[in-house]
Amino acid sequence: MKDVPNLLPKDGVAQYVENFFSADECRGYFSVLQSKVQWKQEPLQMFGRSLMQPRLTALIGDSEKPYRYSGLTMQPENWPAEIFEMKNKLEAVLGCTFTSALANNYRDENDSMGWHQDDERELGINPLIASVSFGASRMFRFRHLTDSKLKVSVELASGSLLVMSGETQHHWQHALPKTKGPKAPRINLTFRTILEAPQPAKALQARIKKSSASRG
Ligand SMILES: O=C(O)CCC(=O)C(=O)O
Repeated sequence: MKDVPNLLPKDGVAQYVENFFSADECRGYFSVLQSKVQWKQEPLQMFGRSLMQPRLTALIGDSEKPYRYSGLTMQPENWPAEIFEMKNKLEAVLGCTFTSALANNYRDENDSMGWHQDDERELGINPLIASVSFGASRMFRFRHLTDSKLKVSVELASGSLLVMSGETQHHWQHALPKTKGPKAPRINLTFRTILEAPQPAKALQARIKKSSASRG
């Protein structure tokens, strides 16, 4: 997206487009996602313990591509037709192809996502991740991994598109914190390209140990 400014001062690219989808599209996609996705609350392995994720999740995507993070293996469910169309639109605008969308459903202000990087090996070296949001707006935060004074926040409105690319996942973590005031439900999809078959169990265990603070 050549004409969209970069929110990050260095070491990566994050571009935000507020009204990527119209209000009508937002209503339609929200209701399709609420009703057609099989939402689950699943545990992650973190700090040597099994902890329930503070949100509902699902993986939508090509049937042979599971996604693994923090000790959880997610099996994809089929693309609802409307979300497949959305994927086509994003691919045309961004000039790339996606295999999967990780779906997160934040039921209220108490649901959240912890600090993490989307740095799973299956996503390749410098993944392009397209994040779309429907429902309540929520604050999304970045923090630089080594330059701790560098922090960037962006409020993700319903119908917005946030694209992370370049070296972002090497140098920046991101999170979606709880909020103090009440929040209506919000659904977020992050479109990703899963490149290869899942790793063998041993390699996976080593990586889980290394990044045990991810995503809770
Ligand atoms: O809900 C959001 O905007 C955050 C999603 C996210 O960080 C992720 O799926 O990795």
